[in-house]
Order: sequence, then structure tokens, then C-alpha cells
Amino acid sequence: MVTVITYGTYDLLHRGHINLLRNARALGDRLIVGVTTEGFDKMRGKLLVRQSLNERVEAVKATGLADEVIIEEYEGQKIDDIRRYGVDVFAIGDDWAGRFDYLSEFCKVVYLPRTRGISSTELRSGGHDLRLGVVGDGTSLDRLLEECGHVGGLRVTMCLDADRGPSGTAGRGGESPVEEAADLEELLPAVDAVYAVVSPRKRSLVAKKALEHGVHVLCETPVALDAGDAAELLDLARDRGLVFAEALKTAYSLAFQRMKLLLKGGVIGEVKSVEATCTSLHVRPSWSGDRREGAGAMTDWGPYVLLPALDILGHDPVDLSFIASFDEASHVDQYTKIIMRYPRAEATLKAGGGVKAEGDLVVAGTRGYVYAPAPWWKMDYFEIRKEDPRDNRRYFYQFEGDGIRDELADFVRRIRNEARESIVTEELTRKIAEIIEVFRGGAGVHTI
Ligand code: C2G
Repeated sequence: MVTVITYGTYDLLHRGHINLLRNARALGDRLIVGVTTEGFDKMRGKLLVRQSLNERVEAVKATGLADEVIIEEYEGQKIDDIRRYGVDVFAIGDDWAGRFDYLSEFCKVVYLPRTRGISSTELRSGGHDLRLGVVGDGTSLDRLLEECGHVGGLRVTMCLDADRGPSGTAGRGGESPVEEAADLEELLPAVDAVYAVVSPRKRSLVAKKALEHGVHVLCETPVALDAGDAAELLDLARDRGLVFAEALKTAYSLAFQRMKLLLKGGVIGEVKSVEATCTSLHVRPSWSGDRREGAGAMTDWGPYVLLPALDILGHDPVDLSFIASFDEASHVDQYTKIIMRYPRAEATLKAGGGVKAEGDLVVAGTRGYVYAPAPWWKMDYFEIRKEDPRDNRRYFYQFEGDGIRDELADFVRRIRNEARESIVTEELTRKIAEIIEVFRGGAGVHTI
């Protein structure tokens, strides 16, 4: 009796899966199929699975090819299963070639030919991937290309970069070459969505053109330098039935979302203060030093420090002031402290570009506090600390790919109508732009 085992997600079960199961079964007398849980898929970077575990299990059972269906929940389970079920052969599609050689210590490992021309990703996207155009400023595309690979259903097909010129990026990414466009007029008709990472001033112009052209937009934060522009973009997107999303990565972190829920549940009592710091010494891209383009600590880091304050304490501080240090020649802010007073709480937020400080987050309450160490804006861990350290609790989460992955997945979900409200709400987008406008207008700004 030869026992064969194979694993998979089996989302929207298709003939590729069925061929694989049939071929696996032919390798022995008995076939066990492991179906992955949502949690395990998320952990291994598969984010856009459409069907529930139950639906996927039922679909595999309905093929009649599996003698037994089991659930795969954790890293390292394969070895446990092989031992537990006395497995002789481990079979998997050859897209995994070499990756499971380590199992040959426990049983025979066979890579079966994958069926060409069909995949769950394609079925999920209704036959074609969303074509994403990147309008950038010299930011490396490599990272984005890699992250898109984890999301599925989205391909970077074109880029436009005024600063770089023809660069050799074109042709990268194997099957999906990235073409370089000469201008927006060439790019927009050729894509379904745009990721705008140009200077803060230009990004609202790019976003507007894209939306007018019927193209969805993922826009770096802050999306605009004043509330009017932000509102115009949101309204335009709504009128056209398009998705407009602010790329504020921390908001998509699971740890950050979990922390907010715990705070809402009163884990540290009534929140009295939010202190958040984000700084960097290397000033960011090509527009740095140009105040008109929106350069400065406030635009680089302002949205990040504002995020926890506005999310936790609300959008209506009773007053707002700033203490800022400006570069003498360029008048760009190198260091900005934002102070917001609420009826029963306060926020002290520090943004630095060219000034460095400890980048942590502390939320103080009447029964304890939350501490997230630097760099808290890439949050994967935080602590709830109490008066008695024995009552402290630590929370760990996975935070992959600087948050870009989750941000892209949310963007795709919204375009596919699978998620209603954006993680960064319209109200938050408006409020961030409004606070940046107040700062740039000089109201309540004390200079040091
Ligand atoms: N498959 C195939 N041909 C396709 C698509 C998929 O032969 N056109 C195979 C895959 O190679 C895999 C199985 O069908 O062996 C299930 O595919 P997925 O549901 O995509 O699952 P996958 O992410 O490959 O999971 O740890 C290994 C995983 O559990 C395998």
C-alpha cells in the first residue's frame, strides 16, 4: 500500500488542480490532500484567496480523487503528517521544484508537471491581471515588482520616471516586462491603475489626470498639500466609480490594527496621550530641498505620526500647533513637532528629516500604556504595560515587505469590489491633507 500526500490552497478549483490530483493519485494506492487554512496562506504571503477553507475542502472532496482530506495549518506540518500517516510519496507541482527536497529524508519527493495556461490568480481576476503603472521619482521598482508577485492579480506593466530616463528597468520581471512610458499620455491608456510616488505637489496632479482617465489610483501619503485638493481627488474617484487609496503603509499593519482594537476595548483605560516619533537622517528623494514640491519632515513623516493620534483620539482636536525648525536656505522643515489638544487627551508627535530621535510610539492611559519600539511605523510588535510588570503582555505579528504587500492587496480587493471601505478612510485622507495645509500656511507654527 503506497500512500501519497499533496498540499495546496485549491482556490476556485480548476483543471490544473484536478490534473495534479489525478497524477498524484497515480503514484500510489491512497491519496491524502492537505488544504491550507486562511491563516497559513496569509503567513506564506498568499493574500487574495477567494474561497473559505470549507468551500475549498468541499471542492477537493467533490473531485473524488482524495481518499482523505486534511487541513494544513502551520509551518513544518508536512514532516509531522508524513510520519503520522506513514506517507511514502510527497507530490507537488513543479512550480515548487527543489523547494521540498528536504522532505526526501522522510519519503520520496516527486514534482509533477504543472498544467499550463490556468491558475487561481487568473480566475480570481476574471482572466487578466490588473496592469499597474508606476509614476515614480527614482524609487526602485525592484521592491514593488517583488511585492506584486506576492499579491497576485496585479502586474507592474509600465513605469514613468522623469528623473531616471531609460534605465534598463524595462524587460525586468520575466514574463511581465515593464515598459517605460515617455509621458502620462502614453502611460494612462495602457494601464488599469497607477501608483503615484512623485513629489507631494505633483502626485495630486498625476492622481487627478489618472482618475479623469478612468484609472484607479494608489497615491503616496500625503496625497495632497491641502484639503481642497484631497477632497477633489476623493470626489472625482467617487463620481467615476474608481478606487483612490492613500499609501500609508502603517495603517495596513496587522499589529497596528490589533493595537487599535485593544485600545478601543479599554485595555489601558482611558487614553490620555499619544506620543509618536518618526525621523530619518537621509533626506528622501529628488524633490528634497524644494519647499514648493512639498519637501520636508512634515510631508515625509507627518502622515505617519498623525495616523495613531487621529485614529485613536479622533479627528477633532480643539487646538493644533507646531514647533518647527526650518533649513535657512531652502525653508524646508527639518524637524516638526505637532501638538494636538483634545477635550480629555493630547498628542505630541515628532517628525524629523535630517534630525534623528528614538522612533517609538507610546499611548498612555489611566490603567497602563502601549509601547511600540522603533521603528514603530513598521509595526510587528507592541506591548501593553501595566503598573505591575507581571501584568505586561506582548503581541507579535507578521509584517512583510514594509507593508507594501498588504497595501497592494487591499487596493486590488477594492478594485475587485471585494472590500467596501478603504483601510485609510476618506475622512483620514482629508484630515491629513488639512493639517499639512495648516502647517504650510504657518498658522500655529512656532519656529525654533
Ligand atoms: N497546480 C498545477 N497546475 C496549475 C495550477 C496549480 O499543477 N495550473 C498545482 C500546484 O503546483 C500545486 C497544486 O496544484 O501542487 C495546488 O496549487 P495551489 O492551490 O496554487 O497551492 P500552492 O500554493 O501551490 O500550495 O506548501 C505547498 C503548498 O501547500 C502548495
